[in-house]
Amino acid sequence: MSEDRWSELEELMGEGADLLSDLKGHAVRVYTHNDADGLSAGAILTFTLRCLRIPATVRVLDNESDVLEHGLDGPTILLDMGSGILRHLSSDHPVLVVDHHEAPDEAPDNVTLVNPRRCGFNGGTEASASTVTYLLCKFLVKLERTELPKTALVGAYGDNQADRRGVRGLNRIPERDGEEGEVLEPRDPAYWTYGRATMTVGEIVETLSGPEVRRALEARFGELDRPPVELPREEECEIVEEHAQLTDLNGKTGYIHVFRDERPLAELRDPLETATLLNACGRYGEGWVGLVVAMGCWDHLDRAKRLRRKHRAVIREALSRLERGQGVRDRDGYLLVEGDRLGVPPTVIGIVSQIVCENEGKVVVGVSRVDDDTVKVSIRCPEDSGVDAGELASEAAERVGGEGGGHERAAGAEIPADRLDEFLRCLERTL
Ligand SMILES: [Mn+2]
Repeated sequence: MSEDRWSELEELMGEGADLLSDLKGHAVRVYTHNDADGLSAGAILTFTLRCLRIPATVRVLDNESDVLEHGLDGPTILLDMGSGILRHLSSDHPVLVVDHHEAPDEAPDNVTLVNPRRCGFNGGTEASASTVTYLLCKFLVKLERTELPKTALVGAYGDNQADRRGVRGLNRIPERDGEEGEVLEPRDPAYWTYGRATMTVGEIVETLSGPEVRRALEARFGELDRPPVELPREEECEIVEEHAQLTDLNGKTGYIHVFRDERPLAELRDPLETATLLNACGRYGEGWVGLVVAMGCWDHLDRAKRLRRKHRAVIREALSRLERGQGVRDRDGYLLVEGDRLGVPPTVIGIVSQIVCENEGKVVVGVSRVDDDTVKVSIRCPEDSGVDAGELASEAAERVGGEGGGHERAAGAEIPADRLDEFLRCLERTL
């Protein structure tokens, strides 16, 4: 690992911190993205601004292009977005962009871009926006044993930056702080699967290996009627090791985190399920609920749970239609997933595309109508596909007068509805 990029990063954080210090006494506006990463970043920044006594209005947006509609008529901070629209951010007011997406253009003079890609870190795998915001916060506020490392990791999990080997790069910093502060516990080997808070170990075992293996393990450990997050670490590791003796668990175990303290909902002890809860709020227009939950305030938890139930119902319905062959077409080099035929809103098409991509191991292009004039496109690529989704989205979108961008394996675009075919042909030429 090169030393240079660390000192460059420190310099970059210094620039961001200087700007924030200059804003003391001014009211700022914060725009953040509606997903778990954006909401976590928003929660961390709100905490920081409060420490600095900077009054702020936070607004949760579906897309970075929405920033331009709201205007920049005062000091503004953009989180988990902004890198793709830098050239549109010139204004008389200072703008701070804290992001990890690809930044194709130079930043105008009034814009300070805190994006670890500028120092050679991989924003798609090594640093979520929540982590970048966490580092900035750490630069400004003396942190001791706060909840913030958990919030930072939720963003990383939400953006698929945690896998069976744990987190990488800059995401290791909140991880390490959280371990030192004893607010989170790493587990290895653990069940690496969704549902660590909402399924019992018995159910997980049965899903992975069938009822016989479950019976065998229960004969040894007693009834496996608690979710993994509620077991002591040693107990889960022991069960997983025994399980692995009985059958091949390849791919379903690994390194995962459990949040340690008492929380009012089991899901909030698991980073993946917390991310889902936050995502559900953001995807159905109630990002503020997710922001408040990410800040560790439980007053609106019931509302968040309602939104998560709705989210599950939408996904379940979409998957069942897909299973019946509806709303998906095999195109040249990719699968086209049609959100409108699946009842999937534009804010959820990325999630459904991700699921199809994982299940089918193919490049997936999901589309869903935003309004009469605009279509949202989500591109998801399987590991080692050799396709750069971010590049693909931004190039094809530009060709048809839209805006797009993102990471290597996940990207999105908004394009004029009447030029969708042209956009798809453009993708096909590259794939
Ligand atoms: Mn993000």
